[in-house]
Amino acid sequence: MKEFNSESIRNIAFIGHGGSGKTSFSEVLLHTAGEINRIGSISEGTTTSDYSPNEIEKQISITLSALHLEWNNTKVNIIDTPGFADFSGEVKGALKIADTAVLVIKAVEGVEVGSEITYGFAEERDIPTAIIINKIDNEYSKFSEVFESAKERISPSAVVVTFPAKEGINANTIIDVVKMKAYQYGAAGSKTVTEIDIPADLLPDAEEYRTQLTEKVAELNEDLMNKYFEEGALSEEELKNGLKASILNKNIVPVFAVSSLKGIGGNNFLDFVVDYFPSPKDVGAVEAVYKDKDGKVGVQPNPTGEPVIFVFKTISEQHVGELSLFKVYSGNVASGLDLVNQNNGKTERLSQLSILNGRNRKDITKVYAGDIAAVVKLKDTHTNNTLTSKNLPVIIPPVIYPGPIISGAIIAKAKGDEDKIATGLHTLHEEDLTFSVKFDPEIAQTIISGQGELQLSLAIKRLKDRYGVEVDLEEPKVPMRETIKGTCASAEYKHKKQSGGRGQFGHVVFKVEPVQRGKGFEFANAIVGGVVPGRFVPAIEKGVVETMAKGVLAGYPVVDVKVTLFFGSFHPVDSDDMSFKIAASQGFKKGFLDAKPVLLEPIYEVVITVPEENMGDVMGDISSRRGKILGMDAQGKYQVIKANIPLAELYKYSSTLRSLTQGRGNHSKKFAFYDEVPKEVETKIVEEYKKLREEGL
Ligand SMILES: Nc1nc2c(ncn2[C@@H]2O[C@H](COP(=O)(O)OP(=O)(O)OP(=O)(O)O)[C@@H](O)[C@H]2O)c(=O)[nH]1
Ligand SMILES: [Mg+2]
Repeated sequence: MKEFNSESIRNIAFIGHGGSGKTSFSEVLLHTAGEINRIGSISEGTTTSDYSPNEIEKQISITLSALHLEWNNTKVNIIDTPGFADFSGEVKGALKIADTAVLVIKAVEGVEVGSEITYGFAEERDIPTAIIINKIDNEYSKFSEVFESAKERISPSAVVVTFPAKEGINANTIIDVVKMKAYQYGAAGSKTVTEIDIPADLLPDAEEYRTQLTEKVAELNEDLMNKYFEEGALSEEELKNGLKASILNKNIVPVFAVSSLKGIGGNNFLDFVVDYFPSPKDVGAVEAVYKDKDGKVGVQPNPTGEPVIFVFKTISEQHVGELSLFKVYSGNVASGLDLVNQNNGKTERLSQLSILNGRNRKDITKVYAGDIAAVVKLKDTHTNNTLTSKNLPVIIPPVIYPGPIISGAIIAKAKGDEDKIATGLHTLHEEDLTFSVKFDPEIAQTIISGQGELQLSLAIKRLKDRYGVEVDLEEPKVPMRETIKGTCASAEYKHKKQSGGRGQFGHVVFKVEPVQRGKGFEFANAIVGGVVPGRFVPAIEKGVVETMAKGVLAGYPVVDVKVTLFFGSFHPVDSDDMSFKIAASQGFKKGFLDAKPVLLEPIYEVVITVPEENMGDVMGDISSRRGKILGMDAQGKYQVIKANIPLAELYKYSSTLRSLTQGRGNHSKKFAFYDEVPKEVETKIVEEYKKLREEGL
């Protein structure tokens, strides 16, 4: 492939609701530009972008794919992203390095939840956007209605660039209102496109759309606006320059009619991308921060500047190892170059550079500012890291990935697989930063967390396919606590054993009482007259502490109690530390059980954002989870509900919320406090614990 400078590069990301046709249209574009000879299909699992076994099996995109093609001497990099909500981290990663976000919506269903959510991500990034209305070949396609609703729900700046001459199964022609011509597409895969005059009956529509476009362009500045009002038109040149500038400053969101199935619209879209979408040069400097000092710096896409690259994705493939996908923000990089990873200070040598089209990899020697490429086997570089030359130690601000909303405990099916599981989970995290792993020592379980059930179940599947280890995903144990509400004035235990030789003897009497919630543990020695010699007291305290850690009621740590040792006795020969420890343990258990013991469970403060119309259902569901509403706040069309909900009732809550709100609701949670478990729940837990103990588990 040729070398491209930052003017002749376009970086676009396809985003949108699941199944809108992002991958299919990417495939059409690759074919249109001659990168592939045959248009692959989703149902046969033959697309360039969805090549991983899971993507083929599920027929959805799971990870972002970097694709590229050449059109009119311009390199167009396409990042195809998944629409399924579990993989929104991929969308965020793609949008970080894209210069234009292209939202794909369906000509039948129109704007969907995923359209709004992913477009919201693009707006957060504040980058130029465009809209593709795909599937105009569908018999229920309704382009103009969908366009109007996109104007209302996505952006009032949406203007039509191409629209279908005819929709439905016979669709084959689109009208381009910038070129003011019609384009007849041959059968899918034929690559024949014929330019014709706009049919007379469609001319009024074409003119109307062109007027809307011209009016929007005229808004660019006062001169254009005056000219347009005085003359009723803009020159061809003014329109073209104004259109490009309006897209760059986000005043125009161009809309295209497309059928990926029939291969309609690819040429017109690519022509437009090259002519009007911003290049990295048009975008200009990107803000970075200095590594060692305060202040910001603009990194210019200057091909001869100091090299600055940013890793936006890590892919791990068997036999290849880790592949880092990066964008060059400044300078140029060639294989063999040494750069410093500014996030950890390590020096990395860029060995083999390549550009990707799905699983196909083309080796290249040099990449210039603005472009996207991949490098294999960096030692200690991760997604979100910035690598630069020594002379320019800067860091490009990382992508802020969404925090976890679902967690599960990993249970190995076979003993001895722990290392493989740990390696596998670590790799999965490297590939997808929204997937995280941690060992929770309190419940002694490995917990994986992420964005949804599908993401977690695919992680389990990859562990099996790739590392050959089988695990189950279970509800994580809830880290409960035990405490008391009453006081036991006197709990006595005498440990005495006489079995030939030296015996054992320890005798303690405790007062066991509650202390304020959160205070922890207090131990007091109130022995008078040396009835228990001071040298045994540490062992006694230890006996209590160890028993507290193991729990009395149901195996959970005991908290917030005060134990006072006030009486006991000893034997001059038989007493030792061990005897007193045993006596203390048993004495404490007796006192604890006698002092109105209760189980405490963690309560989380949950903040839930839901559309108004789902309020009733969501509130009902909160009370069925033993939740208490703390307050509500309107936020546009949404309501923000704050509630305290026991952790034990929150497993897979994100899935419930998704189904209650058709995917519109979201939530975040954080630990708030411990509270008493209701008696009926406690009885169940205590019974289960007893059963397990009896079974010797
Ligand atoms: N009729 C028709 N079907 C299409 C068209 N484009 C895509 N499809 C079908 O729609 C389904 C989804 O297409 P994809 O390309 O996987 O959509 P996507 O947006 O990449 O989906 P995710 O990656 O899962 O978000 C597939 O069955 C395609 O064959 C089209 O233009 N017309
Ligand atoms: Mg896809």
